[in-house]
Amino acid sequence: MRAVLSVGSNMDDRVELLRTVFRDFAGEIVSQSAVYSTPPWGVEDQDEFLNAVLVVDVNDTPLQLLARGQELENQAQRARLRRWGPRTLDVDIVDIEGFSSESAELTVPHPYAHQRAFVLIPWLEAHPAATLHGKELGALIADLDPAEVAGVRRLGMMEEL
Ligand code: PH2
Ligand code: MG
Ligand code: MG
Repeated sequence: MRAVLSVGSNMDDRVELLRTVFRDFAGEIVSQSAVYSTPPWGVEDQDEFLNAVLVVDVNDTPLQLLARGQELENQAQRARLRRWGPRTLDVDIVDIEGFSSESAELTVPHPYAHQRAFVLIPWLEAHPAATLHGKELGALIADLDPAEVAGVRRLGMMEEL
């Protein structure tokens, strides 16, 4: 099963926390974006996030993949302080090829991915031909607030950080 993961962190050692996800999926990564610095979305009085996107090929069901992400979040001592608030590590399933779901546990594609520059810009880098809801990622990015797009800064590949 091929899936697109968005990872984010805005607490503690953000690069090392994101690296735990890159390590866990090391043998399963098909392509990866650079790590980006992104202004906090939703709750603005918090630190900048680091975000990246991984395209992975896994021998998991969607719920098994969700559980793997949650396990990594737990290992990062993730505390849910408030909605959209600070977090040590967030592992979100953005999309799964040939699969969609609106169950209580899992919504795929991710319900907000098409509106988030911090997801779309790294995803476009990892997979330029990708589409979401039948639209090219570049077209979705063009519909966003230009200030939000401009705030997303490419830092470099994980291996170089
Ligand atoms: N995640 C959120 C809320 N806001 N902002 C940025 N820049 N990056 C995120 O990953 C992020 C966010 C909830 O998961
Ligand atoms: Mg999230
Ligand atoms: Mg999440």
